[in-house]
Amino acid sequence: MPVPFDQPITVTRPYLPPLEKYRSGLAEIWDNAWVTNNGPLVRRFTAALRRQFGTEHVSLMVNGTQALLAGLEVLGIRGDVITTPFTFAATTHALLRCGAHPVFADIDPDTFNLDPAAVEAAITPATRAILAVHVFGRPCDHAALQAIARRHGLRLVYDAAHAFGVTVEGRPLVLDGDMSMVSLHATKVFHAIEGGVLICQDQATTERLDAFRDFGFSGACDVSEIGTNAKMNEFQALMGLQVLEHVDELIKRRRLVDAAYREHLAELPGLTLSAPPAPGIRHNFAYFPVLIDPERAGLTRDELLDGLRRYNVFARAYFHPVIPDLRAYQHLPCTHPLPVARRIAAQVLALPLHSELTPEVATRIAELVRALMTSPENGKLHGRRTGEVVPSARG
Ligand code: T4K
Repeated sequence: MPVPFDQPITVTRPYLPPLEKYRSGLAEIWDNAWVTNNGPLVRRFTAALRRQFGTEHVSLMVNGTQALLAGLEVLGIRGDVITTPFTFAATTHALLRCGAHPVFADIDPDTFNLDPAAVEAAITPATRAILAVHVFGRPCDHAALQAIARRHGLRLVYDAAHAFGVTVEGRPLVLDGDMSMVSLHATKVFHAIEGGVLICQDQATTERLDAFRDFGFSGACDVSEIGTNAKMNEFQALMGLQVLEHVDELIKRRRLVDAAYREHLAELPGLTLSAPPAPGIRHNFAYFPVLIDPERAGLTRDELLDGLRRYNVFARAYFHPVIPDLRAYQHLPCTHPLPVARRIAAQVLALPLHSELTPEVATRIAELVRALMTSPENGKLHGRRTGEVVPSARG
């Protein structure tokens, strides 16, 4: 029978640069006595991200949620917006906060992203935009979504929170659409403690975003629109600059963990692995989602989640439930059936995947999953009794 891990294995864990290095970077902030409001490190970080994404049209914000909200506001998005029910709450919150009305369309069973056919079927005269998510860093069917957007005169915005480092035929995924938002939260492949990046298509919009995050100031005294305070600070930018130096190596490490899981979880009845990246796609290995079919597996996703916890492994049911089933959304009419999204949300489990995890640990986790699935009693009889603290800020 497997042995519980000594230390909690969490779904993710941020890479932190050597403490001495961050400390020496802090000296520059102290010397400058400049800690926020578009300081020198934020400007340097912006320039580095412009090189990273191969575009000048980059605006940095304090976090991904504020960035998405700012982006939607600046694009003037109101009215009905077709979006995915299979995402983190922040995607849909941004729509409601800017006065738009989310219309949920179903997702593709393989990529878990918006199904273009379902999007097209949901369009009405009130539709103004599509807000799609490259969930788990896997690209949406951009060609199909773009064709639909053009045909119907809609804006196309991507929540690319998970998509840092993903390229399609060598081109950064975040260049697609009218605008993309990348989250730089500590739980992401690449982070700046907190942070958000907006990538748009023209200089005028970039300047509006830069003003919008700074209360709408354009020039010293004039406020040209009702902006907000969504400015990144120097401590975040310092972290971002230092993590950026290592990000390619971090993605390589993630790839090895992904490969270990794939090798050791293959052909397990009732467990479906996500498809490996299609040719031409450079993946970032942000998450390792699997599906647990209770009929074939003999246990539910929640039973497996609980069994893993008893061995000190804290996988997560990202993203369950679907957004319209969250208490805050239950008042909204859900006009389209969402059978695929509901099935995926009921079966999905994100196994631990981060750059600090070794392939050996992933192999042990995979063996534990196998043991729990082939003999679910293992999860009930052995391991620790939970009630232990779940390592999440949300408890
Ligand atoms: N759109 C999408 C599609 C998103 O997924 C997100 C955020 C957003 C928009 C909004 O972007 P931001 O405004 O956040 O930039 C986490 C993250 O807080 C959130 O950023 C992320 N998506 C979401 C998928 O995951 P929780 O509630 O699951 O986080 P939490 O605190 O439970 O942390 C998860 C695990 O990470 C913990 O078990 C332990 C580990 N951890 C976490 C933190 C914060 C650490 O080891 N160290 C840490 O400092 O939401």
